[in-house]
Amino acid sequence: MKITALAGGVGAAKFLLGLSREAAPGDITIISNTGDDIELFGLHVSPDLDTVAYTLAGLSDETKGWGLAGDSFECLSWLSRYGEQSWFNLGDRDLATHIHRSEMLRRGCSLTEATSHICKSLGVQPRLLPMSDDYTPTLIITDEGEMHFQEYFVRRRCEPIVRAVRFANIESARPAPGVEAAILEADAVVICPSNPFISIGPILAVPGVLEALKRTSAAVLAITPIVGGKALKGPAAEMLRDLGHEVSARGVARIYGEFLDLFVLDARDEGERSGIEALGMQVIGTDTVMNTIEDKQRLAASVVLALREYIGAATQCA
Ligand code: FO1
Repeated sequence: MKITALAGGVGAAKFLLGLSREAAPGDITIISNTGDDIELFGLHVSPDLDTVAYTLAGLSDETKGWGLAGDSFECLSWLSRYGEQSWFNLGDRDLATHIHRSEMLRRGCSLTEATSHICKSLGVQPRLLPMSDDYTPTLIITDEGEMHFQEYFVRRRCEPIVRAVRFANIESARPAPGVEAAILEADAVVICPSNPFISIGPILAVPGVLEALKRTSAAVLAITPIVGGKALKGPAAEMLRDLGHEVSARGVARIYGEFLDLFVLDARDEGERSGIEALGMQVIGTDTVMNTIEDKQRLAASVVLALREYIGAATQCA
């Protein structure tokens, strides 16, 4: 089964680690959000690409969920002596990734090529693609004005009230090579348990991606990022509320409604099952909270089984 996953950062990376053990890594393509990308100290930082790559390579800092395990922050503390900003915690080893990526970009390589080289060097087996080679930073319009996503998320700790989200340069952006084909030629597309506005939203906004999701004959499945009305990590629940959506798994299912075949709901939210089924999708109830590697593999195994059954039933009917 060829699986293409749409992914944000930490939650997606946890699930993808489980998936890479429950499905053949060579059959998995991951399309990563790059709306979180930011230029710092002249370097191109791609947090979601790196979070997924480090996690799949077994190198990530498991406590924080991002960055490299055992990293130090000597360079950053020296930069702050010179009065440079230090709110975005770039580790010393992590900086090597950003220097290498930026150097490849400066030499004329694309973000896709830089990502492929980093993944090969780290031993990442699934294919990891940026959503686009174009720079389309996510901008958050808040009650305090417009700011880059990382300013809102890291510097301001998601405190400002979100009024809207926009993606700079998105109208002229093109999907990275292989992105549309990965959606159109997959047997299954999985929307990872990521924030629908700031992790999956930027991918859907790249011209051509939403159309590919609507056109594909793949089974399209999403995993809820909301459990018991709360996000396990990050501002998804507050953003659902502030942007006028229902703060629930059903609120997320509704956002993806036009292209979704299956929705994975946390077993704690069984009460929402019929409301989500009424949106026209099949619902799978299971434990979606991933703390241990066993949790990640168990959730991935449930997703793979549900997809196999769905695809099997669809083939029999055809
Ligand atoms: N997240 C934080 O909350 N604080 C940080 O200082 C921080 C630094 C950082 C550096 C490199 C990197 O790849 C990720 C980093 N993240 C940090 C995570 C990142 O901001 C978010 O996880 C994603 O952009 C959201 O998916």
